[in-house]
Amino acid sequence: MTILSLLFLSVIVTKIQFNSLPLAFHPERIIRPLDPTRYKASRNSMATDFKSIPLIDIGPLVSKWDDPNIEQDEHVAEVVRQLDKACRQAGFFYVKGHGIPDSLIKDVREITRTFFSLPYEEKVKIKLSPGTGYRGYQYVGENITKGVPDMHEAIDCYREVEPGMYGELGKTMEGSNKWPSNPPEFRNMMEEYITRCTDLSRKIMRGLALALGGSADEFERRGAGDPFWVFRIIGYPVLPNGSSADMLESDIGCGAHTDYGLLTLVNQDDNITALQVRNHSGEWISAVPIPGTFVCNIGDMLKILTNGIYESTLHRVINKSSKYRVCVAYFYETNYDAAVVPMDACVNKTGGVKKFGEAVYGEHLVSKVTTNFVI
Ligand SMILES: *[C@@H]1O[C@H](CO)[C@@H](O)[C@H](O)[C@H]1NC(C)=O
Ligand SMILES: *[C@@H]1O[C@H](CO)[C@@H](O)[C@H](O)[C@H]1NC(C)=O
Ligand SMILES: *[C@@H]1O[C@H](CO)[C@@H](O)[C@H](O)[C@H]1NC(C)=O
Ligand SMILES: *[C@@H]1O[C@H](CO)[C@@H](O)[C@H](O)[C@H]1NC(C)=O
Ligand SMILES: *[C@@H]1O[C@H](CO)[C@@H](O)[C@H](O)[C@H]1NC(C)=O
Ligand SMILES: CC(=O)N[C@H]1CO[C@H](CO)[C@@H](O)[C@@H]1O
Repeated sequence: MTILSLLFLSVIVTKIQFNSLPLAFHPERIIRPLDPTRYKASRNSMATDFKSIPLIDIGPLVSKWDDPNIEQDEHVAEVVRQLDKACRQAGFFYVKGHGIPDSLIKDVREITRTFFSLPYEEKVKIKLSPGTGYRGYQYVGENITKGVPDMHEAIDCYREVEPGMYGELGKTMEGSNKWPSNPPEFRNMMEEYITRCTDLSRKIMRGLALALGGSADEFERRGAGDPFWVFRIIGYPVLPNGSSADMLESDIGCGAHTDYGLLTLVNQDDNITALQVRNHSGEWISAVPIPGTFVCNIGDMLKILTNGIYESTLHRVINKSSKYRVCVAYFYETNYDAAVVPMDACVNKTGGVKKFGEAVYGEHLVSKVTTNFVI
């Protein structure tokens, strides 16, 4: 989840809701600039009918994820059924039985807290810059989402893009991550964690592929076999007394948005509730932290692939705490250069009409990254 933080996500996120216009289908694979305003979360979608966010034990899927007979396993089938229901109804779910050690999940948050508690001069040594593909640290309230400072500090990381890797499409994002030398084990721990999140996301996506009636590796064969990822390490400071709730709701932390990619894994502070998810009635359901779990949510690319069968649910982060809050969000994306279109099987299940046009992931990412930050 977005943790709220996720909000964070400002980077990947599209704050604009989609409009439900059926979009013209283009038979040729033309790459058109992605205009996020073309999409919008339809209010009468099938998803987002829920009162609470389900908790799913994905243990069987995690242990059988690459078994060629996975489709015959009844325990996996039960996980798949629960994932499908959660994605249709809420677009959000917690997972346990995911195989990532609790100690690593906690250590990642603790080291994040340690880094953000360092003096500004220390943190700014890895300052975010265009020269490294917008990777690095930026301070609270400095530079901006849509002209409004977000009240958080963060380290933004992206999968490394080598020069020339995606031609013009990849130029803006070329570069390697900037890691602090203090705390010394920061880089190793985060890289290990990212690898594990990538593996876990692939496993969950296999479950979702089965849920949609495809083969387990359906997504890997359709534009997500070489997935891009975004990783945001976020800290939310305690706000000064006198910040109004109105202000919080609209601007701070993260205003309501959907995530842009396929699947988000949120590692949120255990004792602070700040992430909220909107249901079909328009009520905000809190994603109360459950220790040892990840909050997962699906993003716009998966919504497009499933032709709207799965919803990318609106969520926001609000501050309710008097303590510094950290959130570490991992975003599993399609291939950087994937041109994403609805899958035929899903189009068939939804009446045969494509609801979305083609979206090129890398184009959208670049547009977010270059407009969200003033450097
Ligand atoms: C949304 O959440 C509220 C509060 O829990 C609940 O009363 C309502 O029934 C939910 N609406 C839907 C459509 O799930
Ligand atoms: C907010 O006000 C309380 C009570 O006046 C005070 O104890 C606290 O330190 C203040 N917090 C901040 C961040 O200013
Ligand atoms: C925070 O959560 C942990 C469980 O993750 C619990 O053991 C601890 O008592 C909580 N601390 C506070 C101050 O609530
Ligand atoms: C946000 O956190 C601050 C500091 O703990 C608190 O004073 C304020 O009431 C909180 N605001 C909301 C809307 O929860
Ligand atoms: C879905 O596919 C089946 C089998 O190919 C076909 O009979 C049916 O008409 C299709 N439905 C739609 C809505 O396209
Ligand atoms: C760290 C950083 O890039 N800060 C910049 C944020 O934006 C303001 C206004 O454009 C600049 O003055 C800061 O240097």
